[in-house]
Amino acid sequence: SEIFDAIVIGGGLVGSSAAWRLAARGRSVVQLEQFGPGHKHGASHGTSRIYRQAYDNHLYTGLAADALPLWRELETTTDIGFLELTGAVDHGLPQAVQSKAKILLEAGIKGEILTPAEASARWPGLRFDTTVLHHPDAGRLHADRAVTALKAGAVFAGAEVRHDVRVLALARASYGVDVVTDSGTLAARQVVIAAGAWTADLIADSGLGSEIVLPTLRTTQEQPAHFAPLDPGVEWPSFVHHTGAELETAGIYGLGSEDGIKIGEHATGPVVTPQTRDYTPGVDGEQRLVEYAESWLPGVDSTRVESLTCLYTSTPDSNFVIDRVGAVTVAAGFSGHGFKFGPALGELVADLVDGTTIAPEVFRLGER
Ligand code: PYC
Repeated sequence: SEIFDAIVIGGGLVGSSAAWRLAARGRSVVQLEQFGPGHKHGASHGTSRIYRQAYDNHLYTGLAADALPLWRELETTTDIGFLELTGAVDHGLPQAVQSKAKILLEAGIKGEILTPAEASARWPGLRFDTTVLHHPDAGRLHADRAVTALKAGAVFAGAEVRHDVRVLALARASYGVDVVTDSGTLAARQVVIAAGAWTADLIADSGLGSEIVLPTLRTTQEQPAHFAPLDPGVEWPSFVHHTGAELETAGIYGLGSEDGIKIGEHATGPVVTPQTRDYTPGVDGEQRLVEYAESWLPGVDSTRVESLTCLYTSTPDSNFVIDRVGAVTVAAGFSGHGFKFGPALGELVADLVDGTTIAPEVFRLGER
């Protein structure tokens, strides 16, 4: 039977991005997803994710910038629209804002610093009490449509996307890896594991667990919420409000979406497993978001709120895991900030599979 160049395990943002970019390079690709299209069990569903380039280091800013033309290419190829450049703002903790402004400037990415009064005049839905960094080539992605488009792009480039197939084990073979599933065994030269919150168990149970050392991956159930805008005609940028003492790991984010104004705390949810989580948003979490909206978002009706849940799979340092051992490339631990990078992550995975690059040090496997 056929030996595929690559089998991608995982049908979310990262697996679909990898499948698209590998297929676009002419590799024969099969992508396997354990659930159906558009399922809500993982981290890639819903109507909105932030697309922004403001980060504290050049690796992430560069990857975000690299993703933009690929997202646009995907929209054109598939005729599915999912990216709106509404601009993005960072405010709050001055060091967090300044470090991002410095990186954007060094990277040659358009941006501007505004006073609180200037920012409030421009985005009346938000309240500001510090200097604001605005970068216009940012905004929001429609998550469900983006994943649909990635899979369509992969199929268009020749990949096969199979849903409702569970991977049971992996076994080394002379040509690469056998992927044992609940509907038969597939042979591949290489395997990409992009299984989100299922990654650690998949690797542990795969038969290759002793060769692949993951950093500790912590799965949490996060609870953003949608608030009704008071004036549906008002523009909302994506925003990150750096409310905490740490830079990337504390804060409130928000953005407009077709479901309302989404806001959420970053990485504060309870530790869960994908098998035992209950999907019920907590009342405490919702109450904290209502209080935030009451004091910081004059443009929403804080009494009209709908909570939702999704998973984060986080590494100890919030840096991604994207690395290769032999015939296996692992892409996991996106720590709640991976979506914007989709096709740039797909390119990095494809480079690792092709053996034309080695992983950036901060993305490597091993203890952290
Ligand atoms: O990476 O922009 C982001 C983000 C916002 C909320 C969670 N992650």
